[in-house]
This record gives sequence, structure tokens and C-alpha cells, in this order.
Amino acid sequence: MSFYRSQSHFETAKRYIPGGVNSPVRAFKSVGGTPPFIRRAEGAQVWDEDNNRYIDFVGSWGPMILGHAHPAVLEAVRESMSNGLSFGAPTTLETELAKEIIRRVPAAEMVRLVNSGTEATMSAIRLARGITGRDKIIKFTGSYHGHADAFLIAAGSGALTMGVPNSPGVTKAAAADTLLAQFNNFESVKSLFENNPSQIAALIVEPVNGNTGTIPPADGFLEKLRAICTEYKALLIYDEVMTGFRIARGGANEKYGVQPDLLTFGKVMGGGMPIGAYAGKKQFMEYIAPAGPVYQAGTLSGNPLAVSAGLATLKLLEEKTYQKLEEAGAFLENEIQQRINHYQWPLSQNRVGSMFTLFFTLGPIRSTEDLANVDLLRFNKFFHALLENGIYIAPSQYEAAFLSTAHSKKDISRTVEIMEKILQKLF
Ligand code: KE4
Repeated sequence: MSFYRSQSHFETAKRYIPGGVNSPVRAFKSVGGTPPFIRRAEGAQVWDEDNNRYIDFVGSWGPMILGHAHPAVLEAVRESMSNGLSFGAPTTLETELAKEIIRRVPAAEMVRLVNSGTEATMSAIRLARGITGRDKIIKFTGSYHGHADAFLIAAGSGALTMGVPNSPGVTKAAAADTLLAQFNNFESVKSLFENNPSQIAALIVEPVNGNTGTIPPADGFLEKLRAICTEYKALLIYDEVMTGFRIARGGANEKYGVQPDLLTFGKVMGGGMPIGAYAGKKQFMEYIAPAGPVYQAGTLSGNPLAVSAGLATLKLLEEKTYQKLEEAGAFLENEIQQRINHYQWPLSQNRVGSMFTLFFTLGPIRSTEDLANVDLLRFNKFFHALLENGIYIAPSQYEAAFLSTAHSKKDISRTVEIMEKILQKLF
């Protein structure tokens, strides 16, 4: 494969944009090499500027659950934009999307739309602090909740990938209010509450961790988080920016049946357009301005095009769609597992529905800490060999890969065959 044009575009971009990208993880810094500049995408495939074609498992980091350029989603955006792009005034479309989220998500009684997952999580934290009058929050090492100061402490995703889980520019005061626990280690949560009994406003958790690779909650873990937040009168916040409408019709809230107080969303709910949301019990959400005193605002919040793309996407995501995604995910996982067992490769994998990660270390992987010995050198070689063979996974061991309804069984079989050939050479 030639990456000549992308290399030239990357050199140019670096002259005008920090690192040549508008989000760090896209720059291939940890895996090395040049990121393909994507020209177009359709279904499960993307093409770069050198006209290389890839089966795409990044899916724009989660939103593209229906595959790229789905006709119904494009049509919804076309129709919406013929009426204008943005009004800065309420529209019925926003009410429709709020109602659709409430129909799906058991703990959502009210919704506020914003423009990104980061806006959703930072607003949810501010709301929890406003309601409780408390300052501290608990997050988990390796989890990523966007780039607001409070979260860039032992953060996952790009922060972990780039080796900067604690970012410069985050003040000591901000960092002091963020307490760290270990995912799937309830004792680490319990001791934080015992040592800060009336200071914790909220615990924010990715109910399925997606930002140190895919890590499902241990049995009973979410129930214990619910119980201890209730006991200490802290709010339980589910960050479902990645899992929302991805792992089930009502996300992790529906799948695991535990009721958080607030939830955050993004990605899938916008079908690829810039959007986010936070939601929760009416008694909490009515603290948000202008209904209540906790301020949050946004020029393009509820943008009609983004909302139209989101509504069109959600309308095509019904129970049977998730069953199909589960079947596809299980097929992929079994095909890979058969080969891991046959060749005895030191690899493990986690999967929840259509999000999954192949770890270059032995499992089980239950928290970031279990990734201490991950073989990043081999992962990087694996990544580039896949790319050379037309398979595009996330350029980081600390991310999830995503299946869409556009991935065929043939795409999956071909991907596994290519993986097998590469791994036979790597081990
Ligand atoms: P955004 O601000 O990027 O829309 O959402 C932040 C966010 C919040 N919560 C969770 C659980 C998330 O996964 C994210 C964003 N995810 C990363 C990839 N794991 C986005 C990719 C990127 O940073 O470019």
C-alpha cells in the first residue's frame, strides 16, 4: 500500500494544526507512522487519499453503528438542512430526540442536549456538585470522560495512549477534587467514601470501560456502586458516551439494570454529527438553568442537523438490530478465540455486544492495572500489518473496536484470516 498522499497531507497539516490532527489519538503517535487521511466512507469501508480501501473497525470512535453514509441518515440531514442550519431557538426535533432517549433509557426522565461527550460529562459533574454542595468526585484510573480538567487525572483513551494521563494545565486544586479508584475493585471505592464521608458529590463510571480497551463490569460491581452512592448521598453517574445505544437499545442502564442518578451520552446518538447529552431523574435535572440555578449553555446545543442524524440513527436501532450486532460480535470473538487457543498465543479479548478489544497480554483484563505488561511493540506491529492489509482498527491498545450493522460475515471472516496470518508471523 502507498501512503504517499497522506504523508504529504500530514506534513502540511502539521504546519497549521497542532500535531496535524484535531484530536490527539488520530495522530498515530503511539503506533508510529502516518495516519491515512480519509477521503470518503460508505458502509463498513473507508477510503484514504491514496485510494487505499479499509474495513473500518474505528467507526469514528463509536458513532457509526449503522456503518458510514447510511442512506436514511444522510436523507434526514439533507431534509433538515433544506430548512436552514441553526436557529439558536427551540425546535420540535429536540423534544423528539429527548423523548426517544427517555423511551429507551430507564433512568432518564429529562434530557439536556449539548455538543460533545465532554460537554455532557463536565455538565453532569457540575450538576452533581450543585445539587450536593460537595466538591469531590470519584473516577476510575484508565477511564476517560472527555478532556474537562476534572477528568484528566489518570485518564484513559488518548491521554493514556500518549502517556499523559495527568495533563499539564490542570490545576492542583482541580486534581485534588478528583479521587481515583480501580475499576472492578469495590474496596478501592469503599475506602474513598470512608475517608471522605460527606465530601463526595458524585462517582462517575463508564459502566463498561471502553478507554483502556473494553472491560465489562464484574458481577455485582455496578450494584455495589449504586448502594454505596445511596449510602453516602453521592450521585452515581453513568458515562454512557460510548456504551449508550451501542451495547443495548437502552445502553448499560438497560443491559445491567442498575439505576444511576445521571447519565451522559454522545457518539451513536448523533449518528456521526457533533452531539452529546446528559440525562437523569427529573428531581436532579430541574436544577439545570433556566429551570434551576446550575448554569450550562451552548450556541449549537440541539442543532437541528445533528438531532436529525441522531433521530434517524436511533429509529433504525431496534431490539432485532442489537441481536444482529450481538451475533456478529460473538462470531468474531469465537473465530479469534479458536485461533488463540489453537496457537496458544499470549493474547486475550473482551467484548460487550459490538464493542471489543484484543489485548496483547494474557487475561483476564478487569482493570487498567491488568494491562501493566501489555506487549505494545507487538500490538504496534499488528496494527500496521492490519492497515497494510486493508483492516483499520484503533491506533491504540487502549481503545475499543466497533462492529456496525454494515459489517458482513464475509468482512469478519476476511478480517480474522488476515489477523491469523499476521499473528502467526508475530509469535
Ligand atoms: P467527546 O468529547 O470526544 O465527544 O467525548 C468524550 C468521551 C466521554 N466519555 C467517554 C466514555 C468517551 O469514550 C469519550 C470519547 N471517546 C474517545 C475515544 N475513546 C474519543 C476519541 C478522541 O478522543 O478522538
